[in-house]
This record gives sequence, structure tokens and C-alpha cells, in this order.
Amino acid sequence: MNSIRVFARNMSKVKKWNPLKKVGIVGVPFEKGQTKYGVSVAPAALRAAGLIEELSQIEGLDVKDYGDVEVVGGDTSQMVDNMVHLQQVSICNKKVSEKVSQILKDDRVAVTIGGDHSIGVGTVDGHYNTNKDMILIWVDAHADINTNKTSESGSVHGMPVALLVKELSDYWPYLPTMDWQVPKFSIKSLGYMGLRSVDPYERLAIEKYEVPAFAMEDIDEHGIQKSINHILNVLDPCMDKPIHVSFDIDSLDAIEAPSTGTPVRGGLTLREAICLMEIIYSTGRLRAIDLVEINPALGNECDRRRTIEAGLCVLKAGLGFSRRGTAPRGVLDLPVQTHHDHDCPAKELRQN
Ligand SMILES: [Mn+2]
Repeated sequence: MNSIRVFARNMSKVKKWNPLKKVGIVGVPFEKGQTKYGVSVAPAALRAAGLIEELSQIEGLDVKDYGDVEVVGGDTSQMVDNMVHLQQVSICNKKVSEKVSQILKDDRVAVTIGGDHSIGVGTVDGHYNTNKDMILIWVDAHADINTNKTSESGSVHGMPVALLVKELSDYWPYLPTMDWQVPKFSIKSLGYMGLRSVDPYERLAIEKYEVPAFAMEDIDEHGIQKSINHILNVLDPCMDKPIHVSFDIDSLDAIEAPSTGTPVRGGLTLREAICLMEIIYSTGRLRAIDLVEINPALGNECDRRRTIEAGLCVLKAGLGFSRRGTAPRGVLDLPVQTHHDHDCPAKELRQN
């Protein structure tokens, strides 16, 4: 009896987290965080490619589609120096934040389909408002931690991390329309995977705040498994914090995902990305995934299909799809033959 109690107590310590088998999908057809047409089409293109059906086929996964966040126009005049379409970015992100919070409160993993990466402001804000102890894995070729002072383009999709973290709040001017978003998330809860195009001031920020960042050369040196496990261990040594993965499709090599606005060669293989997501899934603590920067308008039909397929593979790996396959639940044997020979045309054929 005593040993059973000890066993049960140990089990309750170990099994604090289980993968959540319910997921909520929301699309964000937004592209004003960058300049190329087409990234706003991604939610529709992924749905048309079978997003909901494919995820629903994962054993035991309950999938609910929350539809798309409505994207409206805003004042396009530039209110803040070197921040293009700030007001539209802000209006959209406020809705994204509320939607992600709602999905998490419904006790589902929040899966947000962008849209460009500026929507990461809303997804992380919404997650943080629900889970104050969350950690963030930013999977990307770029660090997206520019301010309007350091950005070359003025595109907000290169700034979401800098907008989110409280440690950088003094490096921003007053941002009209962004009052709803107070930077509260700590840069100490951030890690990077897949970097290979990092601006000088972005690198400075990473070094100043000692952000665990696995650029491609680090992944080459340590391998994908050790790299992600190291980041998880640094950010959350007690293994008890909810995880948010913001996955930019350009983290993948341009060969794997050509239809994206700022492709960079020499990136993750799809196998590495799948492995990365499987490891995070296996923690049981993954609570939010963003999939951003798929642009179906770029490249040819083959490029488009390849990129969308890669995105679906990444999502499936993060939501429990097993490459080993999954045996039917509660079934112990293969289906046996029932002995109604006349029902079996194959047998009749064999006899003839
Ligand atoms: Mn990005």
C-alpha cells in the first residue's frame, strides 16, 4: 500500500504535463508588416490544402477552427519614423492577442496561421496574458529584434521581438495606437533557433541580454536535438513552463520553403524542423504555435505546394503526429477474417 502511494506521488511529479489534445486554429490574413503582396493569402491557401482535415487525422486530436481574424485598413500615414503601417499592425495585433487568449482559455493549443511575422506581437501578448510564465522559442532565419532606429527597411515584421520584450521598452519612442500592448514579457524567457541573417544591432541585443541563440553554425556543431534541448533547459530548468513556438517558414532552407518573402539559403532541413517540433511536443508543454511568412503568391506552383506542405508537416509534428505511425487505440489484434466465403470475391477468383 505504502509503495503504491510513493509510486503515485512520484508519478504525479513526473506527469505534471501532458500534451493538450485539443487545438484551436486561427488565421490572420495580414501582410502590412512587410511589403510583398501575398502572405495574407496563406490562411486560405493552407485551409484549401487540407489544414483542418490533416490535423484532425492526428490520433485523438480535437481540432476547432476559429476562422480568421478580421483585418481592416487603418491610417496609412506614417506616424512613427521608420515604422511602416504601424496603425494597421497595431489594430490587427490587438485582435490577434484577444483571439489567442480566448483559445488558450478554452483549454486548447493556440495555432495561429499568418500572415507576416509582425503578428507575433499579438500571439505572444495573448499567450503572456494567459500564462505569465511562458517561454518563447523564435524559429527563424532572422532575429526580428530591430527597433525603428536599427531597422533598414522600416518593416514591422523585423521588429516584433523588440516590441514584445520589456528590457527593450526604453529603446522605443512613444508608439501611438499601441497603448493596448505594454511590453511585459522578459527577454530572459526567449530563445532562438535557425538564425543566419542577423543585423549588427540585433546581434548586439542577443549578446547584451545573453539570449540563448542557436544560429545555423551552432546547429551544425551540436545537432538539432541537443540545440533545442539546451535552449529548453536554459529557459526552463525545472521543466514546468508553457512553451510558445513562433515558427517563421524562412527558418527552413529556401529549397524546402521557397515561397516566402525573405528566403535565406543554408537553413534548416524539413527533417530538422520536424524533429525540433517533435521534441517540443514531447515535453507536453507546447501551448501555442505561430506559422508565419508563407507567401503563396511567390514562386511557381511547385514552390507554392512545397512550402505549404512543409508548413503542414511542421504543425503536425508539433501537435502529436508520429512518423512511426500510431496503432489504433484499444485494439489488440489485426481484423480477423469472417468465414463467409461467398462474401469474398478475391477468394472466389482464386478458386476459379
Ligand atoms: Mn520572422
